[in-house]
Amino acid sequence: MSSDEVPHQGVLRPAPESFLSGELISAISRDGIDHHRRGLLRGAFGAAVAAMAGSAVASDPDIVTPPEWSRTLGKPVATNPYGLPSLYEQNIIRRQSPGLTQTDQASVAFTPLQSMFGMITPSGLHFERHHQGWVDIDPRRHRLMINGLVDTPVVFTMEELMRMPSVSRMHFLECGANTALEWGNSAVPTVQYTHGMLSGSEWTGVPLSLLLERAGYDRRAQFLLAEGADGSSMTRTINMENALDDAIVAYGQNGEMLRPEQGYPLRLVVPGVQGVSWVKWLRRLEVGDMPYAAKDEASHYVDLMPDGSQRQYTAIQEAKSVITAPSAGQKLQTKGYYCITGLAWSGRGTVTKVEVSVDGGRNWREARLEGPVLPKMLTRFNFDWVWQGDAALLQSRVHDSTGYIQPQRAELVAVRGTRSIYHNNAIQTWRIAPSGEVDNVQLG
Ligand SMILES: Nc1nc2c(c(=O)[nH]1)N[C@H]1C(S)=C(S)[C@@H](COP(=O)(O)O)O[C@H]1N2
Ligand SMILES: [Mo]
Repeated sequence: MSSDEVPHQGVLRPAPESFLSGELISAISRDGIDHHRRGLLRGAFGAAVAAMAGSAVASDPDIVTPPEWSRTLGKPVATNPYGLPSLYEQNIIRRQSPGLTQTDQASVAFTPLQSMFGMITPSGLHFERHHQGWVDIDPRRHRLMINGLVDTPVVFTMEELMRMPSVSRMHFLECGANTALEWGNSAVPTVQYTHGMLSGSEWTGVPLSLLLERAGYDRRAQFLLAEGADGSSMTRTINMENALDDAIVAYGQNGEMLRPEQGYPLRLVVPGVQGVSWVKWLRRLEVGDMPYAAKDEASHYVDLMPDGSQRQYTAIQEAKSVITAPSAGQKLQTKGYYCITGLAWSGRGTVTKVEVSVDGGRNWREARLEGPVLPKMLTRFNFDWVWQGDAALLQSRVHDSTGYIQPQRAELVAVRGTRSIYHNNAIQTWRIAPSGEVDNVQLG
């Protein structure tokens, strides 16, 4: 990573009441790549840690004398008619992995999971994955056609779609290739790049089932073809089961219209299914009676198995979890209390339990799940931990409502080999060195 990527902000994670007594309160940089070594730990962050440890409050200049922002007139309202993050959060951005793709159009930019709280991904930090660049489509010229095995082929304008009954639901979106590089080695330096093709949003739109009813779909039809309006000819086969269950033809994302990068003005939301089937800039749905074997499901998005065969149409994102802090590239600044935090999700239902191990999977203890725990959505988990300064191996393991338990990497590789690219949901390991440095390792 280049030096302009070095984050400069840290945040103090206060300990819960029960941990305050007797424990030294510590801090972790939530995006930081070793603040000490790079000499970037300073100012309010450093002072806050010192203050909580009970020393030198009076010597903090911002406490002795009120700072300039307390003595001056603030900026007028609507200086930014569309609000922007603080100047001090400028390093929390989506990032491309240098050298991963040959062009910036057929590429990916990852979400900074190490800096996220809760379960919603801010729309401006939603990962981007395009096969031929993104487009900003004039909604007045956009149409959605439904044809194929239907009574009446229909064409909808955006205005017509937005007048129909709508639903808003929270769901995760994960690219099937998320964590793909972990099939090989553990060279990926941060959780942003290992797991950052993942987001959680509230999606608003028309239930797909309603549109299919309106077109009068043939009850014997088993499949749908979804087609995007960008230049990538993105077409994907969708099972009628998913289509009629909880799929949404969405125009809304986190309370506003979709962002262009996310498919404005219309995209398909197929909860639990891999990202590639969430066709962006959606312009056509064809009802059919067999899978379409489109280019992005015949030659790409197939899983190469150890015996040389290919698994096709592996749609569902199996249960998976990852610790987002502390995570690789960060550094524990001092011994003491840490809140280990992360995300868990399952494409088959809800998260029922998350366990955390600090010794590489030998012992497991249950983490706290933050509510609401929703089907096919990210669930935030937290785990209290006091770091004594020893080497540690951090892992998380999710259980879902089908009884499935997230596998260790060796268990997954025993079945799948290492050439799959897609659908790697193995347990992730972060190693903590006695120096406090955290890095990405694979066990066994
Ligand atoms: N039309 C179209 N839809 C598309 C794509 C695309 O390139 N074109 N990329 C797909 C892939 S591979 C993924 S993972 C998701 C990514 O959605 P996002 O860019 O909103 O994160 O969109 C999917 N839908
Ligand atoms: Mo994807």
